[in-house]
Amino acid sequence: MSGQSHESLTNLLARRKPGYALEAPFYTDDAIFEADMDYIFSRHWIYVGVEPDIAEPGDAMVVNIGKASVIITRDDDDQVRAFHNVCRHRGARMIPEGKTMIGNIVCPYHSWTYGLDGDLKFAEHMGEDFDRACRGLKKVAIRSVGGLLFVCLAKNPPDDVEEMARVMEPYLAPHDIRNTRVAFESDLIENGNWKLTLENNRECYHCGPNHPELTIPLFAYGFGYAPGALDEEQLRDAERYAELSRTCHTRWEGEGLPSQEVDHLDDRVTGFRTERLPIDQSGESQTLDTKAACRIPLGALKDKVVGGLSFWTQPNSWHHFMGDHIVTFTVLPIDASHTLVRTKWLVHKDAVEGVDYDLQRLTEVWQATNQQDADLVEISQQGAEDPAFEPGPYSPYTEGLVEKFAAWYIGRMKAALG
Ligand code: 3BY
Ligand code: FES
Ligand code: FE
Repeated sequence: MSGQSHESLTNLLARRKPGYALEAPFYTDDAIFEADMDYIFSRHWIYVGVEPDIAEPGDAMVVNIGKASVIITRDDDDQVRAFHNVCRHRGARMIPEGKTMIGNIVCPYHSWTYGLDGDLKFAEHMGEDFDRACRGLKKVAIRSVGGLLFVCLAKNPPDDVEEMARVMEPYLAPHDIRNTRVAFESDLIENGNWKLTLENNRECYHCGPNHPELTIPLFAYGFGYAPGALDEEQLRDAERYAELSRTCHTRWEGEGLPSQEVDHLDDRVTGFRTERLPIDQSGESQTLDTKAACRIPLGALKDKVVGGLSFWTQPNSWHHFMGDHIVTFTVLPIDASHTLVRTKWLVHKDAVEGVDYDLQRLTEVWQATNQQDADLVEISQQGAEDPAFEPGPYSPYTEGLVEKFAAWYIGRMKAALG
């Protein structure tokens, strides 16, 4: 960024008022968007997809993170690797975004050919002195956390991803992501800044009025309301939810399913949070009737009522793991006012559509919820662009995690700017 923008960003970061939304330029300014891509998305562990996206040797997936493009491959030796999608000859982009099957990575421009391990295997007409060994694809750091794939574009990635993996793997293991497959995938472009997408994800204050499909007992009381503001019936519901949560946690932990809340959203470079939440009263899944959408349980899960294990990461993901399916979300910024939200629905790898599950039933809750959230992000962006915009206060009861996201973001930006 230019010297002047750098200075104004430093000032904006310094004067951020905790407990309040960010100032408008954080949502609208192109220079701050570029800084977000440099300091947040190029230096932290970014969630890009799941191991089942590249289940077999020869499978490859390309994910674009801003201007960077990353190829993720599975080699014959079953190794998952990641490379910059930039040819080492004259730099051509080699594979378009999406999933494919390849034997080698062949640049379409002059046919330089790389193995799935990134080594340059063929390059014609380059002369005697040409050293292929120096022209392998540039590696990108990749870490599978129980089957969830995180990449980091930095030369020295934050090493606390290991701690996140150590904590999260026992939570994720019972759902056995590696033995699932992607039943459906959707890309939704939201008309808003990526931080509005994340802020919106970190609260359920908006759920009651906006998400009829995401049955209210699912989350609402778990996200906390001001005690004084509840009428008697709501208070009884909130107490019932708290009691249900306690008994479920005891039962699940007894069954070997880690369930207790772990929250490192704002005190780690690689911020994350998890908790296993009850679904409705004795619900099985995030479906319209709260019954399992898929007949084949995941992993070794026998008990159908295992709630929904939620996992949130900074800066760009959230996930819900049920007994019968998994829904996983990737946030990829496009520009200051556009953000891609990529959602994947995973079922057991042997599950057959139309036999073991109905795609409509599997996806309808989050398809509807995603569109509702996209609409909310769009009106938030419109407000942030209005000259009258002034950051308002977060609710201390229902928007604590929004504050944690904002505090993490401000802290990471300050750290990057020194
Ligand atoms: O990948 C490269 O460009 C380096 C430079 C020298 C050796 N080689 C692995
Ligand atoms: Fe890739 Fe020439 S740019 S082979
Ligand atoms: Fe929502």
